[in-house]
Amino acid sequence: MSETYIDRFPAEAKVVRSAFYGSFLALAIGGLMGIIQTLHRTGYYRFIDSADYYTVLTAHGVFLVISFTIFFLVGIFTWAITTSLDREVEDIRFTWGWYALMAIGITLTGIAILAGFTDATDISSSVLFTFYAPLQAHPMFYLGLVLFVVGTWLAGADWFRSWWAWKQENPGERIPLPTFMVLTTMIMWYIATLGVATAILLFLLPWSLGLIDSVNPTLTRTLFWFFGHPVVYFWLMPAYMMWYIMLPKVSGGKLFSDPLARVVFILFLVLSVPTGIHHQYLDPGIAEGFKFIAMTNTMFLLLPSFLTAFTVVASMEHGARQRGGTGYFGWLKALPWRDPVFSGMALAGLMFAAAGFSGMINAGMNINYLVHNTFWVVGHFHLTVGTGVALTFMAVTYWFLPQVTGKALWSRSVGLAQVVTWFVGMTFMSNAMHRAGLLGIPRRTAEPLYEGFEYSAVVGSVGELQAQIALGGLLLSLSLLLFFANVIGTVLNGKSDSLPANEYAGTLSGPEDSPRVLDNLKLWTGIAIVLVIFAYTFPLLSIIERGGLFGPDVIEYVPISVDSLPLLVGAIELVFANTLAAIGDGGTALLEGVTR
Ligand code: HAS
Ligand code: CU
Repeated sequence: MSETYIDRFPAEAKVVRSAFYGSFLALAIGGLMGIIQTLHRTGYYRFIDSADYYTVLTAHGVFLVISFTIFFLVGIFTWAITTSLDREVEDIRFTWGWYALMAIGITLTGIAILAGFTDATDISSSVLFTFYAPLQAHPMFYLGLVLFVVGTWLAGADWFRSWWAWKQENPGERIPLPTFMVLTTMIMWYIATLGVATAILLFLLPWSLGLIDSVNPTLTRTLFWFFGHPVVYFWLMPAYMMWYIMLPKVSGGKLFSDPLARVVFILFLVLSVPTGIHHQYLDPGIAEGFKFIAMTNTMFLLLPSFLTAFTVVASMEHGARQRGGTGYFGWLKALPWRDPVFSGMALAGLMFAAAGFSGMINAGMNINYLVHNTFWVVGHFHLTVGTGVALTFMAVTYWFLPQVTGKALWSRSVGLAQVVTWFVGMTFMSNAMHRAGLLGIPRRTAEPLYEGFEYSAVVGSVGELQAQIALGGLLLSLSLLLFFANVIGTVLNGKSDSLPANEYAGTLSGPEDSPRVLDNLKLWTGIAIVLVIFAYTFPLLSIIERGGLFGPDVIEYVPISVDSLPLLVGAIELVFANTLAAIGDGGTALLEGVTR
């Protein structure tokens, strides 16, 4: 049967389509801000006031990492659930409900940011996507974010509801892989967003409304990063989902291992949250010992990405050999490089491998001192979210858009040119950003070159780095124009009846090759919660103890360290006791599963 998604799920296709359009609109606004700030920072073309730079940067960050990514992923998650369970959503009005909530929320936040450009109102929210106190936004900024996040919670509820209904009708069956990926990602997201919800509802929103006079900045920062690290996996896991279930198929083969893919998503669920403090290695108000725990967890968290690199490349190789590829590396030539869906994802993966290395450097507690708050970090996240995720999303759009509109892709060659320009542009921009960071050039400023201070490069010059960044930025903008041309061209196309069927990759090794305990979502959720409690209870308590729940306005900071060994021993005991209690029956099941 060659049925497209829109044939099988016409009502859901509309929601997915609307999610994409919301996402692309955000991409357009965010992208525009990107080129403005690149040219401004590098000094090539300046037409905004440097004082407005924070407004541009806030819009760039929020529109791209919050609205572009999350709207896109709720679209593909809806697709994944309906397709893999082969059932419609339980109630399409509910589905539109969460979509509307997300749309209203982000519109409010967007207005609160963009209003910063005009003096006509005193609304402004130039607080960057991290909205740290003491930077304060207009209440509408926080309120919008709350609605947006509640929208994503309801979206998750929608998907859990579908799975639950399916489970009643298919007792004892293994959860289909795409659904498994959506559910584990969403549990991770529910835990992660508790941090940001607490920060906003208890502290930042009341403070911005004038209900409380002050906040404890270390506390709100820590709550932000409780969410701020796992949010990066909220962007990444949908991209990984595509690498697992789409990339093998477009490579002409099958997914190497379904069980390994499940293990990867479980590891993300369990380890994503208790690592957030790796963004705060330089925060003086947090003890070294807690930072060390975050670092250790982060290093473990590399594992699912290494497993992914292995599984995905093995699947690509399998595909290439099916297509007649041979040799140790010769098979690479047999891959469908002319297909933008394939090459976009493969290039995104290749860049993401480099991103992983800069991430490992960030994650080292001592070496982080060298790169923190420099342009290096900006280079890092343009490779991760800006390429690993964004390029994957753009590449799969060339497959999804026909599926949800019933119209053929406007141009494959424009698509190919688009993904290649993105890759090349990002190579210039990110590489130069990393190098600039090593010279100490700071991030988050319109004026990165201080007067009377010379940055000296070991190789090349600062001017050369600036030129590469500007060139990269221009190529990225060109790439975006090509992308939008293709999206608009496709939407304006007539209906086509020769579209490929709505299918995802089969597997070489299926779920039956793995213990059933992998599907025990309660167990993994329990372990995830225990680890979070372990990683965060003591740091939060100590931050509150020192700075007050609502903080005095100004706190004098002195570096602190964990000087009481008994505290650490007590914490470890607590974790073991809790883990044992949480595992309970699950632990027995695990043993049985493994020794089966
Ligand atoms: Fe990060 C800062 C550590 C991953 C995003 N990160 C950031 C910020 C963002 C961000 C936005 O420890 C800045 C936030 C801010 O505004 O301050 N990051 C890591 C580590 C990882 C990591 C250890 N980051 C990500 C991902 C992101 C993201 C993913 C978004 C999607 N990051 C940090 C740290 C900081 C940080 C510190 C704070 C820095 C500071 O001082 O401020 C790891 O998850 C990375 C693991 C990845 C790998 C790569 C595996 C390779 C694969 C490729 C397979 C190849 C294929 C293609 C498929 C180990 C999977 C093959 C193709 C062929 C042709 C063969
Ligand atoms: Cu992080």
